[in-house]
Amino acid sequence: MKSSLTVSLVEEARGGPFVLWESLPTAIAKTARLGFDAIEIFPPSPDAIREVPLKQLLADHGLALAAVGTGAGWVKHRLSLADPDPAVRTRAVDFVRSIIDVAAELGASAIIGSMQGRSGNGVSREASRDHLIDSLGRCARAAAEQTPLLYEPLNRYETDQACTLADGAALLGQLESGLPVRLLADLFHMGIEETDVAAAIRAHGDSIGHVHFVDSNRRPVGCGHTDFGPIVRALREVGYQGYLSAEAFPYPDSDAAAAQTIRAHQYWVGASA
Ligand code: LER
Ligand code: MN
Repeated sequence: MKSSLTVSLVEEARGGPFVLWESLPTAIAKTARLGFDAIEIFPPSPDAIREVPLKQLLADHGLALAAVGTGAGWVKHRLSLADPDPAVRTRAVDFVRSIIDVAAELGASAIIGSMQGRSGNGVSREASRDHLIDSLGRCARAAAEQTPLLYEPLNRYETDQACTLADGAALLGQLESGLPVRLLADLFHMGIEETDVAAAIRAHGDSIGHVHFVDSNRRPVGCGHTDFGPIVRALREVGYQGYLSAEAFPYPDSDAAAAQTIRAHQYWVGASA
């Protein structure tokens, strides 16, 4: 299992659960210096990634791109894949597709988390679910020739589309078969919603494509009360070989959170695992 650190380039997301908040060149140099395998980027738009020589920067520092988030589509542009207005949904799909393309150029997947939307404002749960499934299909077809899409169940305060891995797997089961969408297991959301985090990982291990590595209080691993022993054992049991990507608050600050995360990764996974 490989190590990864998140960096946010979205000013509107300040206060959110991202470890680094600096320019991409600085974040990449810092992440590499600490010994991480990869970086996960939360950009305001694909242009924010294209305007730096990302491929070269990553190569220079021996770092991979773990994934690219699409949440700015919601946080910054108020776009949702479940919006009742078909024109807004199309703009949301276009935004996700633009992130899929820029991520795929570096072999990485795009993440659909906050963009999945939720019911409310006169939209029923069933309608918002139907809109999301239709939009996800359109995004996944764009990803089909490139890299799998990552769909992230979120806790109940952020969505009512899918809050557990089982809900997420059921939702993806409604897509046309063969589309490349995998589940993102965020250990913070799972700590709120799952009955047993390790059991959920064992039950859906085949579908997990990415992990957000974070403690119970969304602080870096080791700063909360999650018991990582059973979780790491379950990930090993299901043969998970992807990223444990730290999507956590910069607690007590970015540098300390990054250092704590790489120590925790080495403790739980081992430097060479
Ligand atoms: C949101 O809570 C989250 O976990 C992000 O990964 C979604 O974009
Ligand atoms: Mn997450």
